[in-house]
Amino acid sequence: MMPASWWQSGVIYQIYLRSFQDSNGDGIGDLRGITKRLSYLAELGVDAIWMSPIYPSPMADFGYDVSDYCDVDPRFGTLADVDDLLAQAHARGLKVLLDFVPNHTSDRHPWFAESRSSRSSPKRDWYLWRDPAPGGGPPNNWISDFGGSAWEWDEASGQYYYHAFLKQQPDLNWRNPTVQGVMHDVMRFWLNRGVDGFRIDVLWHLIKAADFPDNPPNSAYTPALGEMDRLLQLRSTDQPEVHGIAARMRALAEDYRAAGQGERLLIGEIYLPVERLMRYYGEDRPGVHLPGNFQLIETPWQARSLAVLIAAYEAALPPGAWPNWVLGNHDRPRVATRLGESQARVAAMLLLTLRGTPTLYYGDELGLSDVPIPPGQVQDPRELRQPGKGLGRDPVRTPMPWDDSAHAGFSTAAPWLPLNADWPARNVARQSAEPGSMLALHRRLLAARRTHPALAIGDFALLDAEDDMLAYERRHGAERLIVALNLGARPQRLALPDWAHGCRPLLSTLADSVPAQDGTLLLRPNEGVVLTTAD
Ligand code: TEU
Ligand code: CA
Repeated sequence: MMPASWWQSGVIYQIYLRSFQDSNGDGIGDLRGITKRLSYLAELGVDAIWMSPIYPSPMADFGYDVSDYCDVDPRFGTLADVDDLLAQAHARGLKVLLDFVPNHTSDRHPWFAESRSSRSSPKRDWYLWRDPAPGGGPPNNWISDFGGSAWEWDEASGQYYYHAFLKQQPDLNWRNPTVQGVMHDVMRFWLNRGVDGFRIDVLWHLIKAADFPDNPPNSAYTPALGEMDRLLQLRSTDQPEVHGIAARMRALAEDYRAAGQGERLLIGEIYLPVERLMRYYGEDRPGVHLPGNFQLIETPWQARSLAVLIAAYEAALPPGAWPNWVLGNHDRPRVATRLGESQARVAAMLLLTLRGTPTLYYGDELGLSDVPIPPGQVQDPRELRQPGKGLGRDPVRTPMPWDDSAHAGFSTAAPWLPLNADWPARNVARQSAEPGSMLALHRRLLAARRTHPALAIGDFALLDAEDDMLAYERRHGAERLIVALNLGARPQRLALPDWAHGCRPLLSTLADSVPAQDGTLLLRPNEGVVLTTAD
């Protein structure tokens, strides 16, 4: 067997840059702030970080509206700060991934200004311009993910342009080879500086059906949902030609490996059902290394449904494809809010013991919950455009609580979003000193992955999924491990397979561990346990 690559055995930590650590007292997290906290990340035991966009931006969508792909927004720092972060992270053995936003630019990007200037602009075809429908109005029925028509009328040039997100985020035309070329240059710009890869924003959006047909209606739509859910995005996303685009990005990343400059990782942000997701691993040619798997976020927290999901995902993986798992991110409710504090511990054990690369969302290692944002303090355009539907993402983007000093050690000024109300007690300093804390549990789980390759790279087999019990086996070389998770508040009993009768507890989500007896493992309420055959 080939030795595992860093991105296979490792754990990725997602940083929402604005909220991790402020270094200059403006209440907004920045690059120097991350550099300052690298020792925290190294001690936590993660292997790589990916951070939300760092580029100059009008911040209509907090950096997902890029006005220059090859620079750093002054609010976040400078190119020199990136170099310093890379050097210091690498010195600690940590990899650094950037968020690459190829689907759309800011409407303030000079490319768009030029494209918009006239129908005969040499950059007109860099974006998606269309005439009105024959009877007038937008070219088709496509709806923006943030609500409203996805088409914006440009009076001066008499055409509409397409924006899958805000009108301040016009979509690039990825069918145009020149656009592909300049975006490849952007990737090389950062890879040459030493970044270890990219998380690629909305990869499945890059190519739209060539003739722009209407999207079909979604029969499951109810008014409680966001407006985007009126339609199924069958024509505006996930077109067959996107795989050629992904394959070229992968080939570009592979050039660095071939040149002896290390493996550069591509993670695709892709929200699709499993079968369609799998195609992003590549068909004739390799696609991205890791098509983001968000199924855990979207599946009911029940042993049966999780087992079905895990089995279906494992079974659908193409030969040689490496799995990955995510419990939360900057767009979705936090796991502690969705499952409650006790189950969040069990969920952490699941995330860090399934087969495949886990991505941990900053703050989840403290059990941080969603922070209700008073109407006057809402920042997220998604909430501002469709208020009160629970679509806002500010609650999951609040500042990291480091200690119980003013502003939780995040900043010397009032932070851009409020802190979690429980920050004086729920913070890194406090939890570092408590052996039973959520943070301590994460450190133990991450350490166990290093000392037990079966957890990081071992084979996987489901053992049991009944009632509130989910159990599976991990195996590597001579070691076999059992992970048993109680997803409920009543005790559960697991009959161990014969080979596991001599197993001893490696760790529990609770303070102490109880050994199995007579071939039976008794799990306490909300307890997860790892058993090992190794001495
Ligand atoms: O999000 C894409 C995505 O998940 C959207 O499809 C979704 O409708 C919305 O974010 C609510 O969950 C990526 C980024 O992660 C997000 O922060 C950006 O706002 C978006 O792309 C546009 O770049
Ligand atoms: Ca700052």
